Amino acid sequence: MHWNTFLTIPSPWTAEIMARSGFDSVTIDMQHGLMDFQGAFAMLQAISGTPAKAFVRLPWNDPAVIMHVLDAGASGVICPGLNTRQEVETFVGACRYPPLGYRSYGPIRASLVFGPDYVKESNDKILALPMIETAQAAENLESFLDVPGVSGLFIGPYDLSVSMGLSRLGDIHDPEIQKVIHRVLHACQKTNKLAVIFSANLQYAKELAAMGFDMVCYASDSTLLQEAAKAIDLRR
Ligand code: 3PY
Ligand code: MG
Repeated sequence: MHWNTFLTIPSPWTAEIMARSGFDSVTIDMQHGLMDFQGAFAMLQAISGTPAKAFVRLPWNDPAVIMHVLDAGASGVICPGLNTRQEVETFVGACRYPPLGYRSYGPIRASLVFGPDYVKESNDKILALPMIETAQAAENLESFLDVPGVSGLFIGPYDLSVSMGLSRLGDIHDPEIQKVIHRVLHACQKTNKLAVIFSANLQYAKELAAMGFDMVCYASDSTLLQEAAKAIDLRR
């Protein structure tokens, strides 16, 4: 089991702190986090000196951004908001060099970080994880797994509950979310792909790890910082 956390604070320093805190990897969140490309690039550099791998959650399914963050040295990318197999083909194709995909040559930092065989090895080593976070994606999830070069599936329980019109936001115990969880676990096990999920709740995160997810992304730098600050009882 692989533990990850999300980085939303646009700072190489907080990125380094989080990457030295015991997580197997960290995800620079360019969708809801506060960093632009230059901010993410500096964070990738800071994480390089730590034991943790650096993934990037993309702002959206944009091949230009995908290739840019991979060339900058991300070990994997997570794509939000996908609905159809065709959109997943666009996403995964941008992560893979031909013949698997259509990624353009130019690993300016990636070949420095991962070595001279990067282009040969990256199709196998770099993670490409489409998110399942809409009702439509949930319907189609099995079809995403035979897109050439896809590494697995990443459930976003918050958007999924919004998209499905559920009353409890991000609640993994909701029966509708449970159905998606079981289908993702089953489909990924059957195809030998990674099952990944996010949880802002530690008890839920541990439950998900016990259920058989390969990677659980627990909380973020912002929420953990705020929780630690709030836990100080200043009035006693
Ligand atoms: C969601 O739950 O919607 C997410 O994007 C979590 O990362
Ligand atoms: Mg989401």
